[in-house]
Amino acid sequence: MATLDRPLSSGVCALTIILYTSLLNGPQTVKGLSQSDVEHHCMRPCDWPSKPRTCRYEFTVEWSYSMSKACFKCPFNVTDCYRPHCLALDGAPRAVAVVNKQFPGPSIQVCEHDQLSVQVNNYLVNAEGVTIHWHGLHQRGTPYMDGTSQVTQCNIPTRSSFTYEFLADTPGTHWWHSHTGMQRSDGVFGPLIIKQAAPDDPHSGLYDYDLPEHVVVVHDWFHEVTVNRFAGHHLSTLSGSPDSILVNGRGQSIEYTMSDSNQTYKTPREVFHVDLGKRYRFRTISNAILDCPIEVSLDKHNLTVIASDGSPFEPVQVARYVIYGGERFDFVLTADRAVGRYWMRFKGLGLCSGVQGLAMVVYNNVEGEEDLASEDYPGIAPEGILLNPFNLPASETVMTVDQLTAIEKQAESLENNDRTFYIAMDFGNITNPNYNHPDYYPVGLKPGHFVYTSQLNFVAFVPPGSPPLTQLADIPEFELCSFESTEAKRDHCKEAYCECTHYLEVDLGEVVELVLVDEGIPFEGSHPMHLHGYSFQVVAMGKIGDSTTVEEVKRLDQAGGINRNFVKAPRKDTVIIPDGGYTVVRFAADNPGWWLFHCHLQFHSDVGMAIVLHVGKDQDLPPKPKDFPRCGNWYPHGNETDKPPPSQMPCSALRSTSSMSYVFMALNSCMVVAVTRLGCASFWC
Ligand SMILES: *[C@@H]1O[C@H](CO)[C@@H](O)[C@H](O)[C@H]1NC(C)=O
Ligand SMILES: *[C@@H]1O[C@H](CO)[C@@H](O)[C@H](O)[C@H]1NC(C)=O
Ligand SMILES: *[C@@H]1O[C@H](CO)[C@@H](O)[C@H](O)[C@H]1NC(C)=O
Ligand SMILES: *[C@@H]1O[C@H](CO)[C@@H](O)[C@H](O)[C@H]1NC(C)=O
Ligand SMILES: *[C@@H]1O[C@H](CO)[C@@H](O)[C@H](O)[C@H]1NC(C)=O
Ligand SMILES: [Cu+2]
Repeated sequence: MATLDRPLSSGVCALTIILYTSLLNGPQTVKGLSQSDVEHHCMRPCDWPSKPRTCRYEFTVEWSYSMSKACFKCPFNVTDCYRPHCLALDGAPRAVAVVNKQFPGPSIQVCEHDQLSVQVNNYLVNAEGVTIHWHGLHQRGTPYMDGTSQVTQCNIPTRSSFTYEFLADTPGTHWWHSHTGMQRSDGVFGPLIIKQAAPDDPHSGLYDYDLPEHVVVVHDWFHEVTVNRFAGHHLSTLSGSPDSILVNGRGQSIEYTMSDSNQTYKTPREVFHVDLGKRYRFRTISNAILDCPIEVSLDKHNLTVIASDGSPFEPVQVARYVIYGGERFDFVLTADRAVGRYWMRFKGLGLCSGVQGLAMVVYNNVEGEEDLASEDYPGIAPEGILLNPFNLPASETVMTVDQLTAIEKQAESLENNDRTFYIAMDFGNITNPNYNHPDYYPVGLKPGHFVYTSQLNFVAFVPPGSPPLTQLADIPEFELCSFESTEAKRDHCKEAYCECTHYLEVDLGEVVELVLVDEGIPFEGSHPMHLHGYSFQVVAMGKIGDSTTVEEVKRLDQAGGINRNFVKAPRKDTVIIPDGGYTVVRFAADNPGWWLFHCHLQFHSDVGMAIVLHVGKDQDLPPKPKDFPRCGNWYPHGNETDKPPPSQMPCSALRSTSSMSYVFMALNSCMVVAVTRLGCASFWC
C-alpha cells in the first residue's frame, strides 16, 4: 500500500478535470458553490416518500494559501478570483487550512435518511491531527462518529485516513468542522444541510425555493494564522478582535492598486440572486471564532425566521437577528421590493464591533447599480423586531429565543426532571500557568492587558490522552474529575487555576436540566454553549444585571423567580446565556455516550470552557465499529513512574505547560501539586 505518490483517488483527479473543463468552457457561475458540490448525486430535491441514497465524500485536509498563484490576476481580473483552488477570501494573503482546496469546504447537502460516508485524509504538512465533527447531528447509535478530538475518537494522525459513517437523521441546517486544534478557525469547515421532502417540512408552504446556493456561512477572520493571534493574545498584546467578517469565504479588506493606471480593485463579495415575487429559504450558519455575535439584516426587507439549529418554530417576522458562533437560523426572504440590489449585512457586535460583512442580494434582470445603498452601516437600527439580541432583555421590539414557539411532531414533556446542574461560565482573574508565570510574569503585570481564563465552574477542561468513549481504562484516574468533586473545591479553584478532564455523569433516560449562569465578570461577553449528541428545550432565560453569581441565581430560583415554560419550548443545540443572567435548558438523556458541552468560541473552548456529559454506562453503548482506531495510552503529563496511586487522587492534577516534572503528594486527602522546575506550587484541596 505504501506509495510515494499522494494517493489521491481517481475521484479527486476526475473532479479536477471537471473544474478545469468548466473553466475552459466559459466563466463559472458565481454561486458560492463549487461545481463538484453541485454535481454530487445527493444534492437533489428530496423525494416523498423518501428514497434514501448512500452519499460518499472524500475530504483531503491540507494547508493552502489565499491569493496564491492559483488566483492569477485576481482581483484585477475578477474572473480569475473564481478559478479552481483560488482562495480570494477578503484579499489578504495568509496560510489557510482547507478541505479539497475549497473555502468554505465542500457543501454537503443531502436528504433526510440518506447514509453518509466521509473519508477524511489528513495531509496537514505540520503533522497536526484531525477530527471532523458533524455539528447538529445527534449520532444516535453512532456515538463513535461524533468527531470530538480525544473524547469520541483519537485524532487522525498525519498521512492517515478515517471514514465517518452515519445517518442523516437530524434534518435542518447544520455544518461540519474540525474539532481539533484551531483548524476550524483556519478554514476546515463547511455546510451540512439535511433537507426534507415538502410533506415532512412544516414550513414548506412558506417558500418557493430552497436553493443549494442560498446557504450562508459567516464568520470572523484573521489576516494571520489563528495560533499566531491566539499566542500573541495570551502572551502579548495582540488584539482579540478579528480583521474582517467573511460571507461564504468572500469579503473585501485589501485594496490592490494597478501600477500603470493607479486604479484600485478588491476581491468580489458573495452574491445571491432572486426573482421578483418569489420566496426563498436562506440557511445561515455562524462559524464565529471569537466573541463575535453577528447581526443579520437585509436592506429594505424584513425576514421571516422559521427555524434554528434544525428545529422549526412558529414563523416570526424580524428586521434583524443575531447569530452567535455555532448557531444556525433559517429565514424566508420574500423578494417583493423594487427590482434592484440590496446589501445583506452582517454587523459585528461584541469583539467584532466596527467590523461588517456584506453580501449582495440581486434581483434578476436588474439594470444599473445606482440603487445600491451605501456600504456604511446606517447606524440606525432598522425598524421592526430584533431576534436573539446581544445582552438586551426582551421587550416589545426585542425577542429572546426562549420566546419562540416550537413546532414539533411529538412534543416531549420535560416538566419533571431528574437532575439539575448549575453551571457557571466564568472568566477567572487567576494566574493560569499556561500563559502566565507566578513570579516572572503574573496575570495583570502588564497594565491594561488582562487575559482572563474562561472556564466552567472555575475548572478548565483538558482533553485526555485517550478518548473515554472507547478507552476509558487507559485514562489515569487522577486526570478525570467529576462535576461533584470540583463543586466541592469551588472556593479553591476561584483562587488558583484548576484543570482536569471534567465530566458530568447522568443515567440513561434521565431528564436533565442545566441552569447555565453567565456571571458577567469582568466584561460583557456572550458564550454560545453547544451540546453534542442532543438538542435541548430552552425553558427559561433572563438577565439579572451586569453581573451575577450561581448563588444568586439559585436563590432566585428557590424563591420561585425563574419561570420555566414547558409548552412548546423552542429546541436548540447552541444557546447564548445573557451576560449577568441565566439560561435554563432541559433534555431527556436518552442517547448514551460521552458528549462534549462547550462554549463554541475557539478562544474560549481552547483554554478549557468545556465539560463532557457522560450518559449511561458502557453496556448501554452500541457496539464499537470493527477496527476502530485506538491511540497510544500516553501518560498525560510527565513520567509514568511519577503516576500517583489512583486511590489518593480523587479528582485532578494541576499542571504547567513548561514543565514535565511533577511531584505528587497526598496530604489529608488533599492533593498538592508542586511543579518542581518552575518552583510554583498549587493546592488542590
Ligand atoms: C480574465 O481571466 C479570464 C480567465 O480567468 C480570461 O478568460 C479573460 O480573458 C481575462 N480578461 C482579461 C481582460 O484579461
Ligand atoms: C499613481 O499615484 C502616485 C501617488 O499618488 C503618483 O505618484 C503617480 O504619478 C500615479 N501614477 C499614475 C499613472 O497616475
Ligand atoms: C418590518 O416590520 C416592521 C413591523 O414589525 C415594520 O414596521 C417595518 O416597516 C417593516 N420593514 C420593512 C422594510 O418592511
Ligand atoms: C486581577 O488580579 C490582579 C492580581 O491579583 C489584580 O491586581 C487586578 O486588579 C485584578 N483585576 C481585576 C479586573 O479584577
Ligand atoms: C521515569 O522516572 C524514573 C525514576 O524517576 C526513571 O528511572 C525513568 O528512566 C524515567 N522514565 C522516563 C521515560 O523518563
Ligand atoms: Cu465562551
